[in-house]
Amino acid sequence: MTESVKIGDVPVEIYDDTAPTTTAVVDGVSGENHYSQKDVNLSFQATDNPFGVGVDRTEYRINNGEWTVASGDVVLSEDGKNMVEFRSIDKHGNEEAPQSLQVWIDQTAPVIQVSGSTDFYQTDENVTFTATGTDTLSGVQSISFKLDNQELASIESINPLALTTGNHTLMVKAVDYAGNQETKTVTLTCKIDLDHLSDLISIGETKDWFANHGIAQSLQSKVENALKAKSKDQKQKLEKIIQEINKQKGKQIDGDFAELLLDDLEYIQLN
Ligand SMILES: [Ca+2]
Ligand SMILES: [Ca+2]
Repeated sequence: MTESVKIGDVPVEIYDDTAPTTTAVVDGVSGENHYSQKDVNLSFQATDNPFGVGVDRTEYRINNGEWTVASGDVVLSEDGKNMVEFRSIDKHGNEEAPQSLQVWIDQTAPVIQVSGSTDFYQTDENVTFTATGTDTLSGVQSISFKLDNQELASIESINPLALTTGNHTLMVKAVDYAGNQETKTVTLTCKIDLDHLSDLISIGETKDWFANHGIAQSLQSKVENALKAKSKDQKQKLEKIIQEINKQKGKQIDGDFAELLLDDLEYIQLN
């Protein structure tokens, strides 16, 4: 195509059948399988061929939508996979073949789902509570746990016997591949009652925390007495167990286990 322009007073015909070239400048994360956690800014730089008639406009479209004339930066903020196409057209209508780039955005944190019971007995083998993370965009990169501020490999690794009775704080954190994170705090309650104290003494025996069967047996019958006792008498019966444990702590009963039993008896008295 030709166009008449004047250089000084001389009319000159410009022949131009070459389309302009556009460069997209991306401020942010782009490319397939790379999710951006933030808005992504695009700007286009178009140049026409040397001695060409000059760029008329640059157009873009997202996910096969309408072609739109670019005026200034284009900000992409919608979650999802954006296929951005762009092209420039010169003043003679020479149109560049569209170029494309992928801008995938994920600004949504994963969702943490919890299920199972937050209550358990100290004598339970494990807890039934579970927490999982899901993320519909970039996907869950990691899920991590802290129990009373200590890193925890998994909830399944919680050993109730290693916990004191009462409330414990479980923090669940899920992070997606874009870096968005969600945390959820759950209170887990480790319980004991007289019935389960009897189970605990049995467990203690299997773990050799008593010097002999006799001392375990003696505690068991005291627990049984306390179980049968009326509420008023029960207080005294519990005191008897406490006295016995204090007497044998570190001697006939393993020191740490004795502390656990004493702590549990205090819990039973209060609950
Ligand atoms: Ca041109
Ligand atoms: Ca996400």
